[in-house]
Amino acid sequence: MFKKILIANRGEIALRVIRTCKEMGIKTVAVYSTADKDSLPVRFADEAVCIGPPPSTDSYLSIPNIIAAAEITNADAIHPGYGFLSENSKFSRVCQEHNIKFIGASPEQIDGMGDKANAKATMIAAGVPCIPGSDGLLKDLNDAKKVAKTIKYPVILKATAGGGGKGMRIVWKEEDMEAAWDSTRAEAKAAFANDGIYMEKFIEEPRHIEIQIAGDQYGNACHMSERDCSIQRRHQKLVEETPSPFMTKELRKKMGAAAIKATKAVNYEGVGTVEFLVDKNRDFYFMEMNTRIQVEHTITEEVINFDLIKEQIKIAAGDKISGKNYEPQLHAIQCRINAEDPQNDFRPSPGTITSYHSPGGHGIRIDTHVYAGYSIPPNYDSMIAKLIVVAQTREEAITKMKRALGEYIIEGIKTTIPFHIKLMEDESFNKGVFTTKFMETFEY
Ligand code: MV4
Repeated sequence: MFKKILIANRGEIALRVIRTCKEMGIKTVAVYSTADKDSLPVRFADEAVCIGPPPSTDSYLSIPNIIAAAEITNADAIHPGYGFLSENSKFSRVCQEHNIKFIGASPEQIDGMGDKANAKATMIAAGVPCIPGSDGLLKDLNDAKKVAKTIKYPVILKATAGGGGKGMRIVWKEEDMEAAWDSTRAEAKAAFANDGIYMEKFIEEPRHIEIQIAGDQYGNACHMSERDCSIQRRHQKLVEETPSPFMTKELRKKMGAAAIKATKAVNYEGVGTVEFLVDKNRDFYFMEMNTRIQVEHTITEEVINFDLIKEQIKIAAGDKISGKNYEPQLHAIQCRINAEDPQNDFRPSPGTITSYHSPGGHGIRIDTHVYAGYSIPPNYDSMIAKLIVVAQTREEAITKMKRALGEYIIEGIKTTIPFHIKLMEDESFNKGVFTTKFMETFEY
């Protein structure tokens, strides 16, 4: 087992990883930018190293600074958390070259899944259901028009280097194809320095349902059931839950089997997520594979009673997984508490938390790095806490979430708490009837 892990991240996930390391008897190194010098990860880690000024590019994204911090402190592994360098193949490779275990995917796996057309080809070859579309990249505008004719409008153009909603255009009719083609290519070239574009049939009003998976160095793989992440806005998830209210035993079996096929197809080592779109007929399609721990891993932990960070560390250290799958035994919901003003287009609301009181009681979990007097720097993601509830049923989980949100006091900044209270009272949400379009019409 590792003796010392450096956490190349900040905020709640850095703290989350430190907590598990402590329980496993592993020493920890926090790295921090000058904006985070008073943060809890810095306080709770065994050691802390400043890696630069507030802008991420000069600190949390600086590979030389982070590697130097690992070498100075003699860390034998690096946990990248989510975001930042967690899916950066260069970082994964540099860690390898410095004999530091990267607790995440190999450079080859990151590149293989990061190129979306390539990832899709791998999944088709493995027998994972994918959305009908172009066979790999489109050659030119004429090719785009030809493929669209065969799969029929509406279609979606996607940048192969995109993902998470960047570099996509829906095209409803042939007259709009030329403009969409030009703008998608230009955007992809500017954003990713890669103008490769592929096409898919556009699935209208899908659900976003993802399967948590794990694989080990010996070819074993398992799944840990689904998370429904359909409640999102501008590709930012707001609420996640498991099980999905749309799930059936049969669909879980089929999606779980597909996710395991995906895991085995790339010899995946570690924990990861296979994202699917699910249409109204419960047909499901591979969308992306994430080779990192995700923000919403918490709800899976609660319903299967399992520490996914511990699992991640154990797999990286060479442990075997049993290969048995996990089904939710309870119902968990997570509300992302962001320093944003829901009454003002979710505009970021950084600043100092003047008073803070967090809810408690049975079935409540809060993953956060904030406290009374803490100043939220304007440089980073606006998520400041994750409020997770777990209960016997969905109905009880919603009731508990309402109770917890009502007890949550955060003053001095705007937060998404009032939004979540309204959402928990919404009729469609309570019925479990929602798709990725939910937020376009929800009034809050
Ligand atoms: C789609 C789609 C409909 N049809 N692909 C958005 C993020 C990126 N991972 C892929 N995305 C989508 N791909 C086809 N063929 C709709 C979306 C999409 C979406 C997916 C999941 C969650 C929220 C979404 C919001 C808008 C669009």
